[in-house]
Amino acid sequence: LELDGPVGNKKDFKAFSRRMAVCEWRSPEQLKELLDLELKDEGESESKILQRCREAIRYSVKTSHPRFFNQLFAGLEPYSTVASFIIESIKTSLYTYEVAPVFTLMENAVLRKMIETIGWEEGGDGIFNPGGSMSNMYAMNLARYRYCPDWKEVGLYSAPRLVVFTSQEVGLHSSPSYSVNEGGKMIPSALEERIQLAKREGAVPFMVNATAGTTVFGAFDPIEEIASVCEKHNLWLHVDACWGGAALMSKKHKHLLKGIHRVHSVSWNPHKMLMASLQCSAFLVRDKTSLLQRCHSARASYLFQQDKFYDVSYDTGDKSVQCSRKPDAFKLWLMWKALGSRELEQRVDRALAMARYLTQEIKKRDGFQLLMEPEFANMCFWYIPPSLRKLPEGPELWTKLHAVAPVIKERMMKTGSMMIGYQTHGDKPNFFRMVVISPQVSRQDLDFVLEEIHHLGQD
Ligand code: ABU
Repeated sequence: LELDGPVGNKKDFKAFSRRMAVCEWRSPEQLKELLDLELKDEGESESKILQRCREAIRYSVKTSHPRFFNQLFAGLEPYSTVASFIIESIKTSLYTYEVAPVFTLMENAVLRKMIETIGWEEGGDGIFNPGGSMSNMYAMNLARYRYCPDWKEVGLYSAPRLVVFTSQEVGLHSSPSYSVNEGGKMIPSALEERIQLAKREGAVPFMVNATAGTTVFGAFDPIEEIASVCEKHNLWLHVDACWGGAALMSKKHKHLLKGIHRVHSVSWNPHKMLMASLQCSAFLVRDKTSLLQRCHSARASYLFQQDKFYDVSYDTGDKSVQCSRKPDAFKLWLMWKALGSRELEQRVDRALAMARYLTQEIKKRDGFQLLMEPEFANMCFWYIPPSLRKLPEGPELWTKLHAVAPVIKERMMKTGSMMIGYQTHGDKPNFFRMVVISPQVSRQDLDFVLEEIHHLGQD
């Protein structure tokens, strides 16, 4: 890795130089040829293995490059990276205190701090796990267990039609989705109607899943109003704040999650905007009656002996659906210790200030058009090449525009100059979704992006 040394704050540094490509693109066929993937009976020399390591780095996408904007994660957090190396070297599993004493206590400390940050004054519980989808599954398990604890033992064969409500932004066919407005935020009155309809049809609503920071638009559902609907119908309210949870660190932006102290559970991934190393993903629950443990406990007798010589409440593994579990909390604990809440707050504020800057630039420049005013760090926009600018709004423009982002994406990948995602949404033609996270990103980088899109988008 090429380190450029400190920039600005001594705790920030550029993980990858702008002189490097974000990726050295190769097709799967080319890469198979280059990497010599076949595993053989005889091992290789150390120099050959070193070469293999260099190649693995060389052809991987440099997600820590200041011009990587493709995902809801980016950048390299040095303290968290050190923690990752330590975790791999210590090689333990976070299920019993006896095998992971330090990391058990650190996980408890980090969970307590996150619970405090959410505003659950009475405390709560939680667990780190391998990703936001897993956290959301935990929430569904708990909500169902709360509705009927017997199902864990007797199974679901006699269960009524259970209904989880989630927004159209995440809607699955098996769970009724409620309407969202143009900005991708759910409409509480539409949720109320859907709950009443489900009840009239004899179904049993038991949970609502709201989102704080949707994947595409970065939209925040109105938690306070949704909480009132859920309290009225006694529904479990889960908030997927995997992406937007970081705003809780900021006095300026935490209003986006107003009402979060009223919800039952939260998913929050510090590996996203807080830049902890992948993976660092927490599921947090307001309950203090060991619901998490009662719901998932399998009481493995080879791990969770009740007659141990120490306090077995420190054996946290029986809360988990996993057996082996990495001590991911250490990746957040170490960086939080090094940076303090204050610097984490500044990072969130900076990322959102950068997003505002990019928004203003997009508005100023010919050929760029925002889909909507961003609420968070997701900028969704079209680039309209000069040849299409005179076309009137209508099917011909939309069809031609639909082809533009994929072509520009191919060109940026092949030059390696930057990485930005694109997609459709509903009936909207392909647009760019650009995500700004890392403090290593400068205004010049954002100007570069718009100039480069313009350059790559020439017919
Ligand atoms: N968990 C959704 C993340 C997807 C993305 O990085 O764009």
